[in-house]
Amino acid sequence: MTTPPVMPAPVHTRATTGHFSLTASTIIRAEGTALNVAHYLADSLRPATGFALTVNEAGTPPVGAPPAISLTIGDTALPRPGYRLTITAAHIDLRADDAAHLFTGVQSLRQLLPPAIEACTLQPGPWLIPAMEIRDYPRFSYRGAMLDVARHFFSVADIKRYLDRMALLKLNVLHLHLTDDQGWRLHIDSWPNLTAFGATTAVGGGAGGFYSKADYSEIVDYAANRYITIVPEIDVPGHTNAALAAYPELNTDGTAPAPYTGIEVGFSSLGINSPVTYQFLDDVFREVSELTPGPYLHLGGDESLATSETDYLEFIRRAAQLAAQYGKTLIGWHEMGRSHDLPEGTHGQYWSYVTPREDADKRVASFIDQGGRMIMSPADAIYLDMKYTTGDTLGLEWADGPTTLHDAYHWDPATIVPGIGDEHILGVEAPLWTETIDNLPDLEYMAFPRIIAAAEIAWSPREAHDWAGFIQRLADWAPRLDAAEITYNRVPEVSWPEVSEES
Ligand code: TNX
Repeated sequence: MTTPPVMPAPVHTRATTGHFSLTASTIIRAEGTALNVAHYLADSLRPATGFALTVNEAGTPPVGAPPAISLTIGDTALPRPGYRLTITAAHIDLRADDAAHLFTGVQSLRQLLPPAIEACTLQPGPWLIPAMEIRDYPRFSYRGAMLDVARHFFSVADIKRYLDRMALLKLNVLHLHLTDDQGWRLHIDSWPNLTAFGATTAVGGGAGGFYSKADYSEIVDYAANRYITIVPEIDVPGHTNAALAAYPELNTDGTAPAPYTGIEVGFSSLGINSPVTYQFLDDVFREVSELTPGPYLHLGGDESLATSETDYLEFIRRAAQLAAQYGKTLIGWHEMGRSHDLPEGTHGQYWSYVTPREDADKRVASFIDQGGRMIMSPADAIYLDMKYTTGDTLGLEWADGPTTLHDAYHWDPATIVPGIGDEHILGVEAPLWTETIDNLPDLEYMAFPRIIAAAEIAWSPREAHDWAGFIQRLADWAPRLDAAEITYNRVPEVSWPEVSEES
């Protein structure tokens, strides 16, 4: 059979014969925590089909009962947690090791329906699903995307839409880069000027904006319903001009700098030797930790070029200790591996190149030595803010020039740093910095289709990576992307179908 249009590529697929036909009388059966996923499935099928599918507590269906989709949590006997999806003409059986993997199986099921299933208006159908068996599980447990909401602010509605896109691709972590020189985007009760003043700017002088605590919790809850963890980043000690502008006392000389709306990096630093800096950090880390149910807190630590080496090491030791008090596992950009005083198990996020430069490999070794693992985000392969091609108006090109879809697909997380293999790697993350991006269509255009390559690298086994198959599935996905109203770049590597007149 032709490869089913499932993204990321499943571990194992076997075609069988016939079709399951989804109709208004199809029943979804589930119990316990699988019920949440069942309701999500029913809700996600409703706009395009118009079916208000019944979700029933599991149990033996009576003789003559209508065809059912059953969702079960139980042992799948897979080599690691995942899902099994069996589709026959008579029924669909989806079984997973836990609710989060059941949710990923539901994404595969949705992707096997006709592309029109993604539309938010009623479509004609019929809703046939080809019979097959899929056994599938992720290569990495941390499959992330990052949004920089500091350079330009993105609304709660925008973030929700991005979360929906992520869910479709089985991505399960959204890292929010909440603070930078150009804006502080999360309200902190004990330091209100961070947002009252520090959130009123953006790159290019735009209006800025920030999340109230209620907004942030709304994002966390929306993500949790999609089995996505939010990782908040408070980037210190550099990338702090917005905080420094809001509170003079955080500056070494006690004088607040002007707000910053340019795109340079590496010029700001919190006062490293003043007690108020650590009071500030303690308050911020406490409030952010209280607001965040997920296990992680990201401390940034990148590009602190205005901080001396001695000061940087002293700062990271103290800041990490303060943050760790609130029970989170810390994450830092790979520069933080300069410190050998990290709390045990602090994870590093690698953003050097597919071939490491500037001692990035040594920084990685330092995180591993201190009991942590790595999140791989090589800038020349997975930075979604890089231009696709020279001459693009959106995006940057510092990471060795533009990043094509081919570049985004042709790398392996376990061959970047010698000796750092799958067992040392927590996962993969696709960051999207927003110096040049200030609206959702532009954001999606930069992400799609490269984020699909990132998702496949994070999920699919190395043996399943197949460029020819990937670009074919992408071409097959065009009507699906269109139906979902995802803005994407029709990159030259893919033989996209002709755009029809009415779309
Ligand atoms: C580097 S990578 C940065 C960001 C910029 C980005 C632009 C990293 C940890 N820091 O401050 O926004 O490049 O691509």
